[in-house]
Amino acid sequence: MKDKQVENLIKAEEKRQKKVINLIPSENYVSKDVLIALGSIFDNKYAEGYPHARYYGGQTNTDKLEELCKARALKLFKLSPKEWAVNVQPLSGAPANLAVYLGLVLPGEKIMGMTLTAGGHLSHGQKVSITGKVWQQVPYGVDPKTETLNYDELKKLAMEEKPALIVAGYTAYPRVVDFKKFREIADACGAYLMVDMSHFAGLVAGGAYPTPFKYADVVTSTTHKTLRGPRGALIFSKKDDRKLDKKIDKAIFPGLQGGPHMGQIAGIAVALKEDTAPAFKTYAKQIVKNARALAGELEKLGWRIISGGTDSHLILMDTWMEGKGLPGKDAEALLEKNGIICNKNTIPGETRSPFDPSGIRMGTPAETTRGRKEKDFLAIARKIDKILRAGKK
Ligand code: DSN
Repeated sequence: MKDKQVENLIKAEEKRQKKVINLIPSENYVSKDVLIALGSIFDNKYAEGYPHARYYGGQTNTDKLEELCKARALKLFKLSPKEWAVNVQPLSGAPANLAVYLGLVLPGEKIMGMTLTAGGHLSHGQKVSITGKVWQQVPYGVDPKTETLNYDELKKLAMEEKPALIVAGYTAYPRVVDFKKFREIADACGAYLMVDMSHFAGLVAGGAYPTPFKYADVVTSTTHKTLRGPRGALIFSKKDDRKLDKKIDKAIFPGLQGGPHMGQIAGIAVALKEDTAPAFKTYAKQIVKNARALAGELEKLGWRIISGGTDSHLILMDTWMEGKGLPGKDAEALLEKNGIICNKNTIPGETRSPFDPSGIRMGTPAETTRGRKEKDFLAIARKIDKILRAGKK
């Protein structure tokens, strides 16, 4: 590169990424092919609109590329193009969720979403997000005892509040979600059911987590987490008389976005093909085995694992333990000093501030990409325990 300043930063970041143990559950390492496609000359092209209905000329290849990406997205999740549509243009996860609300819910109507402290995402209607300013969040959490979803309570809340849309699928919830129960609740109160599978999409694709497609009206997902693609997002919508797909397409463009990032779409297409390979199934299953090994060992070593374990790629750990341990912020910093990257995180029933919460969130997708297995994660757990114990003093 001619620009040495940026080149040096890229090299430094490459070195950092290689050196650390990365336990951030929403990160991953993409293939060289994904990077090549992402950085390709497709990035030079303006393609406002959709295939065969654009606002600029010169779309021979962009149209083919976007159609290929859509076909691969549907194939990966075994969806028939007759029953499901997919939009591959969202720039990332939060805009994808915003587009769904914009397309399907009137301003001021209610969106039922999980609170941030219990494991929800900002874009599920939190006050500080535009999604909580334009729409009214009906917040829900987890059962204080089990730290898992209580479907009876959810149903009660939904029947009282009558939200227009219910969001299931979270950012820091380690357990499986019963999508069938959510469908029943949505039907009972007359709401759309949207599943945000950003965190566990790769596990669904690999058969290591229940599929939401049997029950949801709309499914959103980022592409850069367990799907192991470049940053971006997908919105799947059920095709029927309600014309959800048309409304969502309109919300993305011209509602929210201008030209799609075609280089990004090229990278997503490459990743989606990689994800259909048999090896990806093995990868997805290994992610969960590794997370269980990590959680089990940390619990054995005396740390409190939220909900008592995990069914997915992530674990939430109470490091504060009512003052017997250390705050999440200190835990994150101490681990980073020792080459382990994770993020501080609120825990259900949080008593501290989100800037210095009671726990940390850890996940296994990135290190599983690097070939780590259960025994490696047992060793990582022991290392974490040693670092945090020393930090308590
Ligand atoms: N930042 C993502 C995560 O880490 O879960 C959500 O936006």
